[in-house]
Amino acid sequence: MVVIVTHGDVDGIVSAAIAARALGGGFSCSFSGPGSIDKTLSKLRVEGSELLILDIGLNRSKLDPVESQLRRLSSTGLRIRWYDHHHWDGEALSRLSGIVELRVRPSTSNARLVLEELGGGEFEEELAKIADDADTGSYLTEIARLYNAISMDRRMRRKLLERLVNGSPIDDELRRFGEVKMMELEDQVSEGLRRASVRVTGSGRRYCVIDLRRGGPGSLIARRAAREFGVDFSVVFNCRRFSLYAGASKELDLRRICEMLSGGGHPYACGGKLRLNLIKRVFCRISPRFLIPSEVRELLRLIETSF
Ligand SMILES: [Mn+2]
Repeated sequence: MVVIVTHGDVDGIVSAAIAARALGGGFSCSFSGPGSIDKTLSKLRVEGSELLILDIGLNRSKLDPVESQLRRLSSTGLRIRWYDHHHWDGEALSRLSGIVELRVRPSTSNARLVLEELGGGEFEEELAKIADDADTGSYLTEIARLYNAISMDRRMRRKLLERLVNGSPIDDELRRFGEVKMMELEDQVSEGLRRASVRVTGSGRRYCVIDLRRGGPGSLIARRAAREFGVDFSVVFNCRRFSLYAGASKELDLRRICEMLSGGGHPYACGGKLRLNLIKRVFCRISPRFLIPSEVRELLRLIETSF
């Protein structure tokens, strides 16, 4: 049996479906991300013969724990492959390449990289196109928007994966769920935009600050802010983490900022953790909107002096 650990977004789900179809037989799947991959691996009990890690970048701060978990898993004779399209630094690449089979290179979506590595037919090609549309943040197709809405629910995300592995792109239940969820998201995007403010960097770039302390779909709000305010990029934050999303031009390397704060991702979409202690985090959650924690103010200062 194959064990798949993948990202919980559209690209991650589609990557897992293409891989499961290419490898055949049974599989089990856990969803994870760059911030939790060490924990996910530590909880993994090896019952399969093969482990696939998909669409999860390895940030510097996770290198040590992830390396030791992978050594533990590979010592049992498990074959481990890690396919990812995010940017990795040289040390991470060289330290892991002796333990796992690494395929790390830039690609519009990780699903496309998996397709190139493991192969597939017309169905997989269609899936890779959906993943490209979603992972670049374009969302030009309705199906990518539906998958994105579905991916936000843990149970439905699993159902979608099962559907895809069985060779069908959607069913009535998933479509109905996705459509209702899309309407909810639409409301949250409007509400999120009301909590957004536009600021200017040192060199005159306009960017949007989006407060997600009361929740909301950060990437969708950022996309709408880019369209409605014409900003170069957006920063979204809650009391645990932040993300940066490029606007229409995508010419700035936002990842530089994320990497300075031990995060990672793509030049046009990346994120990282905000290090608030427990007390500050509680205050952060209950504070009125104008009270922004100092960690966020520092992030904004870093952005404004870097761009
Ligand atoms: Mn991806």
